[in-house]
Amino acid sequence: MSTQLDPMDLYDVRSELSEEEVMVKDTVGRFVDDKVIPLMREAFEKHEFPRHLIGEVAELGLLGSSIEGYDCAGLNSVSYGLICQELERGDSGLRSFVSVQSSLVMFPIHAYGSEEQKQRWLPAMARGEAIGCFGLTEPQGGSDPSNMKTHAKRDGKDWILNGSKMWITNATIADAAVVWAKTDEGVKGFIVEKGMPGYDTQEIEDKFSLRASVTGALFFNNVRVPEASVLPGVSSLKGPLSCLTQARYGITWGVIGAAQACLNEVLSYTQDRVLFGRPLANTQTIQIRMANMARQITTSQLLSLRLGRIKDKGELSPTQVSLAKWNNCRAALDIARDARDILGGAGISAEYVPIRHMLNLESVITYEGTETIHQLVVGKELTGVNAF
Ligand code: TGC
Ligand code: FAD
Repeated sequence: MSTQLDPMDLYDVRSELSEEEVMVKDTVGRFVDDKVIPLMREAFEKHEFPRHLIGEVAELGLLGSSIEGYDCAGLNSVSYGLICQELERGDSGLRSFVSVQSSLVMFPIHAYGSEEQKQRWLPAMARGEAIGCFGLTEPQGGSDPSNMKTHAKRDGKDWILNGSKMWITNATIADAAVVWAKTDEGVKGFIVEKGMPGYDTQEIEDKFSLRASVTGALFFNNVRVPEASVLPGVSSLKGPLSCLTQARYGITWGVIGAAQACLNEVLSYTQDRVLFGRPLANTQTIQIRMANMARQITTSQLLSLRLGRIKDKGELSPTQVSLAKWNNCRAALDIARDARDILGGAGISAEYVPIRHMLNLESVITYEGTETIHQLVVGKELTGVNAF
């Protein structure tokens, strides 16, 4: 039986996209096929972020793509999602870089920053000339940021910042860190710049996941931050949590790309792998497992597209993002693990993509709120009871 349907898009989500969205998807897709996929295996093996890609990522308008003005592309939310999906089809590490720069650094500067802060940072960040990181998580427990220990006190016209942050993407390569700290006036965001006395960073070595991404710790020892570097527009936990909503939304799309890469690999492998006198693809259980992957990908695509349309109408609820982050990350991780198994022994080789995606997705299901956190957010919405 032959099929007219695209195995990566069984419900033809593509036909629901505008011309501009299709163009964004195809342009980023070509970049990923030509420039990203060929080098990701080596980057992952060497535990190196492919920094030389930043220029082209910036030229394509992928940094801060949802922001209007300040040299940013001003694309809609669905386009941002498609960018994440295509990048993560290459590797979660590159998508992480774009998520952090766009949703966790440029978004809060744009949403809560002064005009001077926006002029100083947003165009440079859109061009990839300045790199940012986002410091919320601390060593004593990332799931509960309300328990943060990092704090700042006013000292004349400045603030004195003390504490540390852990598991921070881009930590050691960032020119500016948006750091969230407790103050007598609520939780505030501080733009801490590389080279400020008392500010230090350290890379976390030997990760088995997201090896093509930089992860590290930030340390603040009496760092003097001028008032002009404090985000004036927010003084509560809502500030950092609203950034997470942006990034989590992008992740719901991103992991679809990783899952598609895994399904694509097993569709091809099982055609060629002949066991017991027939291609593996001709056996019932293998077909059922691949059909299950397609079912999960299709469900994820429809959730994310609907989410994007709601977001573009300005009606998005964080609970809706939690549901999709939970569903889509779980689906992608299950698909990657099953794809790894379908490849047999070859599944543990870096020659095939599933194990790299599988290892990356172990981080993606944990960061930006663990699966449990998102389940409890949905539970709270249903019952009205906070069970954290
Ligand atoms: P709670 O009392 O529920 O909320 C405090 C205030 O914030 C509001 N709010 C949100 N606003 C926007 N988006 C959201 N997702 C929001 N969640 C809550 C809320 O309405 C309230 O506002 P107001 O006006 O009433 O004050 O806060 P809580 O302390 O009970 O915490 C709730 C909980 C557990 C859901 C939250 O702490 C949480 O999400 N924890 C998980 C932390 C997390 O996800 N950290 C991620 C760190 S960054 C990261 O991982 C980057 S990886 C990037 C990459 O490499 O791609
Ligand atoms: P914990 O909060 O200690 O959780 C441990 C376990 O307890 C989890 O399984 C969790 O689900 C469970 N748990 C928590 N609360 C409950 C409960 N009430 N009931 C039942 N179970 C519960 N953070 C940043 O700020 N910026 C970044 O750029 C960033 N990048 C990251 C990059 C990578 C590669 C990784 C791995 C993490 C990154 N993080 C970043 C941190 C990430 O957000 C945290 O790891 C995550 O929020 C979980 O926090 P934790 O690791 O401290 O785990």
